[in-house]
Amino acid sequence: MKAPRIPPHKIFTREVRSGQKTTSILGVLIIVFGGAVSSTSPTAAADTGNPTRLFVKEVPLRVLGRDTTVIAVEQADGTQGYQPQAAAGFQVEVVNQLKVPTAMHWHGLILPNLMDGVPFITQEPIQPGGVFRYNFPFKQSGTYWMHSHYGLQEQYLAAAPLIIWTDEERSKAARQYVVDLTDFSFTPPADILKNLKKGMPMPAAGTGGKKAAMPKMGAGPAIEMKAQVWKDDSQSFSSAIVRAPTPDVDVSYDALLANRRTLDDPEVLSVNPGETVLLRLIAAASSTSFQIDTGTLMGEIVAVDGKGVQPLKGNIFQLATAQRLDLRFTIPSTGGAFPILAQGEGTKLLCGVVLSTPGAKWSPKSPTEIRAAIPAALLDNTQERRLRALHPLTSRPPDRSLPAVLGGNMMKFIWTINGRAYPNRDALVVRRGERVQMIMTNQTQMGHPMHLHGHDFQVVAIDGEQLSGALRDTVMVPPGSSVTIAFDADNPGVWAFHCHLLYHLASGMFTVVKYEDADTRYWTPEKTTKEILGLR
Ligand SMILES: [Cu+2]
Repeated sequence: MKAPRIPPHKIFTREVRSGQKTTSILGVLIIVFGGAVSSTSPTAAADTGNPTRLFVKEVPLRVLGRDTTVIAVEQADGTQGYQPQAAAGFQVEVVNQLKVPTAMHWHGLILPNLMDGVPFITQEPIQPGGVFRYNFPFKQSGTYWMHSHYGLQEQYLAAAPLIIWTDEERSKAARQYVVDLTDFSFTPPADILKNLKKGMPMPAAGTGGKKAAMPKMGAGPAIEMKAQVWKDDSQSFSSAIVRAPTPDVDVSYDALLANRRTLDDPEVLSVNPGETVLLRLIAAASSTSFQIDTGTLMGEIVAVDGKGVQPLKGNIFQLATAQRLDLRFTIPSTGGAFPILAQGEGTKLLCGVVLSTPGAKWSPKSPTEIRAAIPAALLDNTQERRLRALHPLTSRPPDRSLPAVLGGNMMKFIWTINGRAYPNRDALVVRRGERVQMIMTNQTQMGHPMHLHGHDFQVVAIDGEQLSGALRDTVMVPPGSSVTIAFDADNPGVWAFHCHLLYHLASGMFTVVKYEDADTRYWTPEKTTKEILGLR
């Protein structure tokens, strides 16, 4: 294992915290390289000494005619995120140009634990002006993403695509585009969280106007919503109008963005008649899950969370917060303009891109027309139940079964795993070499997109029904549902396991999966809470 070639003074562009701490933080960097990479990855990617620098910085953005400031994760030339060749390995320096600390997590990657970028679990936060070097070999390819795991920065769009290219990925379609979906609010995230903590605005039914400890959600009048259904005759997903109780969505956003643009000014992506096109959709939103409507253009799912599935056709798809969906299309030989829309679950909010052949006509909608006629239904198991992994886990009985009961107290806006809210030290413990199954049971009335760091897992049962489902890193557990996942405990460390709705994880629905022999030097959950509020 080679030592990093860049001398310390170039790695830390300015002193971090007070002078006496500088040495220890430099020590952290050396430990990261000497420990994590060499112990868990004897075949670490060669350090080229020429990493891609990713700058975490404030940038201006105009949303619905209003100027605002958000966070970007971009290269020196303005390229958002990172799209390396798999063979080159992960070679990145994160440069914190914010006025506050940050930490960048590589969502879905199987990597050495101390490269995972989670503050107070795998490293200290990167201080303003600080730089942190990441170097490891890739074990995957396809559609991944990166986002800040610090405070509530994700709500300021501190996220970007991470696409790992191989010949196989390139050959999936003649033309490929990344579509990064986010949610936007003019309200600062700390205020959003404070408002949620004040309690849900509506009184619970049958309590005489007082809020119940766990208000009955979804108890409003039944309304029409658009849902995804499976059609046996066409063997495809399509839409249907359903009547269901008014959905409760805890955060109301001002806009949804696709590649940082609203639907009145969408990105128009060039395609040619007859061509195959792959869209790599990333649900990079902090608290929104999406219903994807491809309109007259039939698509097929070829991968979820970067991992291949047996293709499934349709024109309506589900994409939970933090998941990815690779959709392949064949553009009709007659050409045309094809809006690909993403609607927030339980809302009328829309964003999207337009696939357009040369000369095709498409007129953008006005800012007042960019809402759907009816809300999108809440995500359910319709799609997940049908997904089949292209490369499932080897067949093996589990050595260990871990329960993960998802609970909450809506009035206090506290969300729990196995009855405990983070920060706590009740880790889910596993042993190296085990096949682990985790049974996630959702006792709340909101869906929770659950994410396990550092591992691919397979969905092996939904509501008690066994299946050889998709390999994923994030799975939606709908209200009242039970989803069982399986994974091989082959990557030692302390790994974050949490709901990916930003305000749920910040309010306790967060824990860790800890290997018995893990290096726990950075695992300091008690430090997390004071870092959550009032930061950007
Ligand atoms: Cu949640």
